[in-house]
Amino acid sequence: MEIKNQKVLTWLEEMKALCKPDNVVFIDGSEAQLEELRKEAVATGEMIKLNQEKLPGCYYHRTAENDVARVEDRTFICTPTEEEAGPINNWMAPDEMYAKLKALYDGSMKGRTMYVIPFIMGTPNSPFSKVGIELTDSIYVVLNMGIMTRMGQVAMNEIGENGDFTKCLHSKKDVNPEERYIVHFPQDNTIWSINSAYGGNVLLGKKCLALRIASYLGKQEGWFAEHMLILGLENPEGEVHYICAAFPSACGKTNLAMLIPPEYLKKKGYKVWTVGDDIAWLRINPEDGKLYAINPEAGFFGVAPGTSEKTNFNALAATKKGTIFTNVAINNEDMTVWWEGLDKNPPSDATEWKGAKVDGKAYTAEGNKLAHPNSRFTAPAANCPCISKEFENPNGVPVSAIIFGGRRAKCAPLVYQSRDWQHGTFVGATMASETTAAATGAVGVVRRDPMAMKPFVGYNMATYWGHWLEMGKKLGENAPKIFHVNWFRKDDDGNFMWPGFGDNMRVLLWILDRCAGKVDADECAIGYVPKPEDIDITDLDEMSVEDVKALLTIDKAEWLKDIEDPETGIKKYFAQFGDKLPKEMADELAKLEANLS
Ligand code: OXD
Ligand code: MN
Repeated sequence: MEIKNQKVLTWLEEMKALCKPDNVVFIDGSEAQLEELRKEAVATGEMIKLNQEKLPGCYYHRTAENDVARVEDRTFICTPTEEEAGPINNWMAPDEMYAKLKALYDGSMKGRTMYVIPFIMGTPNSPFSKVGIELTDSIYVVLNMGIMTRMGQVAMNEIGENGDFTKCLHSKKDVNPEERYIVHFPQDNTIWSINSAYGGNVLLGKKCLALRIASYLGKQEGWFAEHMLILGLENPEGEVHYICAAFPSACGKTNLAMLIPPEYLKKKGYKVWTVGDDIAWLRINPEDGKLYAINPEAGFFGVAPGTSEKTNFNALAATKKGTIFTNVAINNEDMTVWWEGLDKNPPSDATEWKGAKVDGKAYTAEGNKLAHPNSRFTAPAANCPCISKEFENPNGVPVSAIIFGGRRAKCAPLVYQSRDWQHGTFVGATMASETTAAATGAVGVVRRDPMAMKPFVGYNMATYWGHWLEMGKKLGENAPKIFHVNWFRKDDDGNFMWPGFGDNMRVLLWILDRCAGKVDADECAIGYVPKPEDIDITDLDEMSVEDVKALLTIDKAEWLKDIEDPETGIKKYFAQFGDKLPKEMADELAKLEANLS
């Protein structure tokens, strides 16, 4: 690959001098080169080749036991001032961090090859797209980036002789958790990641570029980078309406994006098309003033456990070829894969995620997990049976509705609509959810996760809310309607009250009817809730209108607690932003409190 861009060449020399690799290999994106790398990874044991008849082109990878999820406590936003990063991001002065990290990178690639991976987030020649170059010492990273991004010569062409790019440096070094850092320098358009080999920390196009750096660029340039799925819902008339939805990690974005409608709706002709399952970049189209979304990724980095033919047929189908599995279990009988929730049949001759050979049936019967709860598949989006024909549209799809949601056993009803964009921004800003295995730390505790961006906002969260309000002003009448959903409400006995999965379509239909002005709603303290009879429960034998009513009730005492709670309450949360908190957010909080009292 001939590189003429001087900025690229200068940076490469600098990084080579720092990391001191034995070799440098340019990734051109060709199948021949990828195949060589797969062979090498298999030869060194970095990857295991799976059954090529049942799972053609599929491989297996195991990470270090200490390196299985995003490390939020070691993720930094290094802006010149601490205030720019804000109170919920880890911060260190850029000079100090560069000095600290340079000492770690110094010679980290000795005896290794440095791979140079040019990649595009988005499609070539799209007004939405951004390019990056990732330098890494991991073949696993190269192969995953080949699935998750448009990689190689195509990206180098996009950068051209003078173009800018995000400078991404990764070294797995010795995966020492004590010296693991995932660091962003937004002003330098630079990302440095060291001592991890877990996808979310090292596939730098994804969380690091497409969310943290891109959210910062979006603020500068007047667009949004959001932790959102994008789906198209086709009605029997053949019209497709697009919805973006932000849920925290491992709360079902992939499932909702690939939803299969209940039988009776399928028969009527309803269909769901997937545009994206994790990240949306949104811009106002200058021609019609509406908000359009693209998915900047080319693949799915999905959570495996819980994925089955029943829960997500389409995701499972997407993993049947060209997929890399990480930290799931291997069925040694036929060299295929298994995870909890795939089926009720754990393999007897299994290798669990840490590498021990076990009798899978006995092992799981004792309550052990064969697959890590955050084990993953990296699958090409093109494999997905319901991939939208707009998936590669460089101009994106127009967005009718935005949904926020979390995992809340109590409080949040099945669905409600915000009164307007400002109130919707408040609804997003006050989102909360019970934590999952996607990040290290305790699982199942309520934490506030504004717009599902807590771990991903590349600057001060309060300034980010201000950006949402600004964008709303620019959109005016064209602003998508904003909703909140909760699929995870539980009754007093701890049972889920809503079936979820494909049946979530019933809620999406109410949402689109609201957008089209086709259905009334009840205005209450928190916004608009459906009239219970307007949520279609056809064929849901176990569910009555009374049950829907229970799902939609607003327990005022719970809501007031959600505001006042000394640990997790909205007031305490907002207080940390001081005078950076937009006045509109304080006004909305006062209004909510008044409405509830
Ligand atoms: C993800 C995450 O991998 O949010 O998408 O952790
Ligand atoms: Mn995610």
